[in-house]
Amino acid sequence: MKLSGIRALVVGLGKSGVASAELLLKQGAVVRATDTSPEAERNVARLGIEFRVQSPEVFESADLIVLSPGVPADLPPLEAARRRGVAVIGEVELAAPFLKGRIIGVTGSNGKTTTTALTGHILRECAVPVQVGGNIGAPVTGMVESSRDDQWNVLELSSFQLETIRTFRAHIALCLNITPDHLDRHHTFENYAAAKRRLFETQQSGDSAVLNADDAVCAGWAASGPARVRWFSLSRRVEAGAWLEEERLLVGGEPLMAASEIPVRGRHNIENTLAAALAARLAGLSLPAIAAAVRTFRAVEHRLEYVRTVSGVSFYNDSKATNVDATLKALEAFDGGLWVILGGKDKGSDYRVLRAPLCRKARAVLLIGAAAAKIRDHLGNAAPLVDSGTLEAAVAYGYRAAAPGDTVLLAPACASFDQFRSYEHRGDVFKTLVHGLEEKS
Ligand code: UMA
Repeated sequence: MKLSGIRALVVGLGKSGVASAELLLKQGAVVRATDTSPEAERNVARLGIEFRVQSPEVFESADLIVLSPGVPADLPPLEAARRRGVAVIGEVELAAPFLKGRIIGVTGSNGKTTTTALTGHILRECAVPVQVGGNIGAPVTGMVESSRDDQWNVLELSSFQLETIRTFRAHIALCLNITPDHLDRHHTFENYAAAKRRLFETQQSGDSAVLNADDAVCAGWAASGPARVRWFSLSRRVEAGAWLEEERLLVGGEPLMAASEIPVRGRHNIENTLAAALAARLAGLSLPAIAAAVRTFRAVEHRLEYVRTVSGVSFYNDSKATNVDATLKALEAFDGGLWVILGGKDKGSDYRVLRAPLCRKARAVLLIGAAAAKIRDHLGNAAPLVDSGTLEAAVAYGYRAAAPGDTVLLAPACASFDQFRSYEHRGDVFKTLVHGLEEKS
């Protein structure tokens, strides 16, 4: 992609927008930036580029528009720009021609961050040059500078990032599962799934597609592109792939390790490990080396992260459970005795599927945030419901009411933006509150 002299507009000035502007400047583009928030100007002050608050006029007179992941790709001024022949791409697509090395792209509705971190950890432990980024927290444009030809880039990729890719190519593309999420942005489940499927449509022959044989939507993507499909499954033997048999993980029919040796909690983490091990195997690593690396992996922050036990009450932070399916997986990881904190900003979700597991495992549900009334309505009498309002009140109530052996679990099934800056901020606040609890006298 030749960028020298072209008039580029960067939309959204969070991490991705700033890194995109830097890459564009480096490539010689004439860069302008816009954001709905006037305060975002300070994010690019040091770059010396023109900033204007987002309005329809800002989108005129650009040859290229680069969207941050959080910016909906169907805004009317973007549609108008496309009709004028202006290229509208996302941050990941902008990075694609400049990122050196090979790519493992990880997508799915849940488990992406853990699988990305685990895959990166395996490669690193095996002394393979690797850098890890994408939706996990580091914009791909910001990884260009440090990329090398002999390196693997392990990238977590969200539907927001994949929706706009055209030439971005993952040598190994991996999808864990597809369940409803981000319906407020994509409008329909079909649009959401189609955005994720782009990862497989832009692959080339000789590439590998790693798909979950147990997930009907992913499994249907086997013919999406020219890549060779490798399957993983928790429930059955799959051809040329990885699966679980009698609580042992097998890759290509060879034993990898016992499920009990995986250091992160929950059945879904067995699935994540099968997928990561398969990707690492495709990257050329041996099974004993992969197994040794898995054994030293530690849970990623905010994903079913154990915080502390105080007066016999355990606290787990799964702030990254920002949708219903992630919350279901968190509930599956415990036998019972749960005080579950639910709520936040609703994303058009159906919370009724939480009824059955909550009925079996929850002593009570502590409701917080803007979605509380909707969740109350959807859960009915599945479990006692407590209107806590804030995370602080929920933690205090859960701790007071819980008996030794019980667990207070933050797995909110919602986005955080009604009360917090991000899911990380929400998880950090939860951990601070938990660390501030004193032993019950
Ligand atoms: N903005 C506009 N116009 C709009 C919408 C937003 O100007 O129409 C502005 C906001 O005012 C803000 C900026 O855009 O200033 C934020 O951009 P962004 O939301 O794309 O945030 P970044 O800081 O660039 O972070 C993004 C990802 N955020 C989202 O997808 C919402 C981060 O994923 C990711 O880690 C980062 O790029 C690096 O790749 C976060 C996330 O919540 C963790 N992801 C979703 C998820 O995991 O469920 C997909």
